[in-house]
Amino acid sequence: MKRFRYLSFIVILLIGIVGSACSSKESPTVSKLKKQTIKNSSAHCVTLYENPNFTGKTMKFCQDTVYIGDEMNDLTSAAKADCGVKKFTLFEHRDYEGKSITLSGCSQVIFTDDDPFNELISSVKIQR
Ligand SMILES: [Ca+2]
Repeated sequence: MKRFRYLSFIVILLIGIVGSACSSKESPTVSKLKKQTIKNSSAHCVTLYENPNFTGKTMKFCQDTVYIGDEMNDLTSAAKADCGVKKFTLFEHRDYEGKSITLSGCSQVIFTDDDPFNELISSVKIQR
């Protein structure tokens, strides 16, 4: 049942994206690019990884999260955003406080040992 609800949500999301893409007046080249993006944009989550090579503990976040939880707190060394994500912001403290870094969707980031954001993240905001 939970799975079905998740699937219907994705279908509704896709209908919204396709609908807005069709109503825009853009050159054929842009439309073509947009369609390719839509194809890969079924997911809209951000995954945080314990290790900079995308291994170790992983947790997936699909909406704004005021606190990522004790298990993942201050542990993140890499992150990947699905193509359904427009932008996402990682915050030093819970409740979206402290220093932050905003990255674009459909991308990944690695925090090396000397990076000020390494093993620091405590909350996440996701913009679709
Ligand atoms: Ca923190």
